[in-house]
Amino acid sequence: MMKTVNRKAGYLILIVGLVACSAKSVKNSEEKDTDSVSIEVPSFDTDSAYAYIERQVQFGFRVPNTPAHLATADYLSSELARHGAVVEVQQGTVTAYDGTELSIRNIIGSFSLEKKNRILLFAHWDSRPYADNDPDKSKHRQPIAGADDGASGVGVLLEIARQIGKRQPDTGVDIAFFDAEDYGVPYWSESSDENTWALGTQYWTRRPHKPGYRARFGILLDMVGGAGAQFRRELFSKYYASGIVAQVWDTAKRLGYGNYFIEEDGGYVTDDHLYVNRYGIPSIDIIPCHRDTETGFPPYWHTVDDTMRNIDRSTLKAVGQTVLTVLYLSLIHI
Ligand code: AHN
Ligand code: ZN
Repeated sequence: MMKTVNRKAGYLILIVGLVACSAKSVKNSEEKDTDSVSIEVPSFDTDSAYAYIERQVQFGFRVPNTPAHLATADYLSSELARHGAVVEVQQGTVTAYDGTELSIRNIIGSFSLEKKNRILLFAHWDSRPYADNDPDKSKHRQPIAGADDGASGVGVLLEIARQIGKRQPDTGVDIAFFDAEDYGVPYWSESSDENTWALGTQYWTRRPHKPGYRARFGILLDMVGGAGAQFRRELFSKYYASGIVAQVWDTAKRLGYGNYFIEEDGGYVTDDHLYVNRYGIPSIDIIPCHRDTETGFPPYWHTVDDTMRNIDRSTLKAVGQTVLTVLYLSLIHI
């Protein structure tokens, strides 16, 4: 089998050797038993993704029940629609760890709705109301900008939506921006319930935007923009969707991003994908797992320093190009 990766005219061209088992006439002895097919994978534009992250941060803190949160929801849904997605905004109410009723919006943009074969890409779009991991305790009740924690995943997915808008892959794609992931219980509360995280996704799994919604698999992007990010294989992802983990890490390695996607196990992370897995769609989480921080997350995680200063185009490229490649080659088994 021949596999080559070339750069040409802004596209990544993957030439894939396919076993010739199609309805072709019997080959003569000079023909090889493989044919080459070239599949074009769009080139992920990091400036576009970066600008999408910056735009979100400019709205202010995307904390539920605030005007900035609502304005951001409108922006995200209009941007998906502008790229040709059919957009559903699911409005609901969930109860936070402290009893606060949160008005939430899950935003789902669908491409090629007629296709049964679908892939779900998702990220949370809210930002955390508390910088409760900040080294300065006086800041613990301040909200975070969430450039990486929130905006980065959405920014990468908006750039992917823009690429799909220009040319569709063979599969149908649903891009879901889930709300209220990051309103989970802070350390000063008596409760320590893990189910206080990912409230928007939990809401969606109880009432999916389409009854009986199905996808072949899902990919969650969480904190995918930090300089020097290291993605290790998250363990719920391995438990529920080890084949998808392998496919994504292999693809990254082939594209030359093995320094970001490290072939080592991380830890278990309670995140949106856990609930999507329990719903029945095998899903993975691309999330940093660092060896040199106490939390395993980047040092600015849940601090007031989660700002644009940490966002690095090279990390965005590694993640965005890897996911685009998985998407555009997804019906080809290589
Ligand atoms: C917990 O800390 C339980 N989960 C982390 C999920 C998360 C928070 N992702 C981003 N912010
Ligand atoms: Zn967070």
